[in-house]
Amino acid sequence: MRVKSVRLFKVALLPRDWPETSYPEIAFAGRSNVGKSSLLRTLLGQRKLIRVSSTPGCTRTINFYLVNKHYFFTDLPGYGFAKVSAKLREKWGQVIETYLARRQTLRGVVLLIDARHGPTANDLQLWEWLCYYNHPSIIVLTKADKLKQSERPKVLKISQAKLGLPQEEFILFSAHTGEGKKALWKRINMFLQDK
Ligand SMILES: Nc1nc2c(ncn2[C@@H]2O[C@H](COP(=O)(O)OP(=O)(O)OP(=O)(O)O)[C@@H](O)[C@H]2O)c(=O)[nH]1
Ligand SMILES: [Mg+2]
Repeated sequence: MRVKSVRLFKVALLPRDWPETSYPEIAFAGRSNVGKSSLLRTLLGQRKLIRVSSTPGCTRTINFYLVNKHYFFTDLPGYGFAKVSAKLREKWGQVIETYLARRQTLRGVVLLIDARHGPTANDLQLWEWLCYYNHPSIIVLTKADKLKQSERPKVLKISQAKLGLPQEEFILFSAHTGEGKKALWKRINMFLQDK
């Protein structure tokens, strides 16, 4: 898809505030600081619109970006961030699960995992939800620029073992170098075309 326009359409947390439109939607999920907002910036070419921070817990809401006036790309709040209260963490978890359970227009979910650490317990929990709710998913290993060449096959192998998916299913991605951007677009386009 050629990105012609991007607009922050809505910032919301609770289901009653989510936009009630029929636009096909792709969600971006992963733990705090994994690089969700950075990936969206790279994908959509929007440096100014999308906030990124080195401090975890930057995105605390569901941000609905309207792309080409026809698709929603949603930046979900990050999980597993130790510095927010246990109550807030639980609420985010509930919001994410409710979103996955109820969002009718959801066409696919991009699950981001930090390539340096591989899948954490929280990532595996989210992965279980994605499987349970039967959402088509793409697994992206972020911050690939921080890996040494020799570490790349290792992280692919560990991720494959933990998620039970073939290695071809994983996309190594870097918001800094643009690695993986083309492969990710290709997969997203497939979700948006599938009816
Ligand atoms: N080296 C490197 N750093 C990255 C990459 N992507 C993101 N970062 C850095 O990681 C930090 C977190 O990035 P964000 O995009 O804000 O992460 P997030 O997942 O949106 O975080 P929350 O909103 O807190 O959930 C920032 O300091 C980014 O510059 C990448 O591909 N390579
Ligand atoms: Mg963010």
